[in-house]
Amino acid sequence: MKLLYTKRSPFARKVRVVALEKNIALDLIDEDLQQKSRRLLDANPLGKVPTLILDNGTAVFDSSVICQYLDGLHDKALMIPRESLGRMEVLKWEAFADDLVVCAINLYMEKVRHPDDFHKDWTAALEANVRRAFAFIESNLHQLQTFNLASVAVASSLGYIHLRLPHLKEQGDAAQWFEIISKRPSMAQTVPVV
Ligand SMILES: N[C@@H](CCC(=O)N[C@@H](CS)C(=O)NCC(=O)O)C(=O)O
Repeated sequence: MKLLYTKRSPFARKVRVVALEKNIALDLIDEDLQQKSRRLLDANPLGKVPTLILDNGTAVFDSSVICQYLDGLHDKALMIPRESLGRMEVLKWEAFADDLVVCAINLYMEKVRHPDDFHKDWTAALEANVRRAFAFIESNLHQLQTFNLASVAVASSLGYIHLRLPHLKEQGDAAQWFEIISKRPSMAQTVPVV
């Protein structure tokens, strides 16, 4: 299987961690998102990473679908519970973490594109979302003590925020939690780089 990805994508990081934990070999293909390859655009008309290409040519996206697909390949190192309530809770955390990172990406991009003229109300609202999300993580850390797709997704989002918006990063117990989870070999191997 081929994974079209970038080293900085928090969405691709989830997929890489799930594959490492489950010992599933992926052929990693680094994409240039400024000049998307024909292979990426043929596989995914929106040209997003991560996109997984199965050995039979089937393209799989987005990151949540890819993680669910990989986790379903075998039962070792389960990343998403099979029973309904536990599964819903983990996928809910993943959706939350993905939306948090979308806020962070929008905030970063707006300030990079318009450094002197960024939309003040919009960026303030995004920053407020990020701060509320941190408070939510802090008060629900007990739900993130198992290493599964929920904790991987939250840690991947925080990792992206460390990279792009270090002035905003989490504090307190969440910071300690992040430090510990970051030491896991699959997380340490996938730290985002530009
Ligand atoms: N919902 C998608 C989001 C993927 C996404 O937005 N990836 C970004 C990189 S972090 C991307 O491909 N951006 C390029 C573009 O949108 O043109 C997922 O979970 O896979």
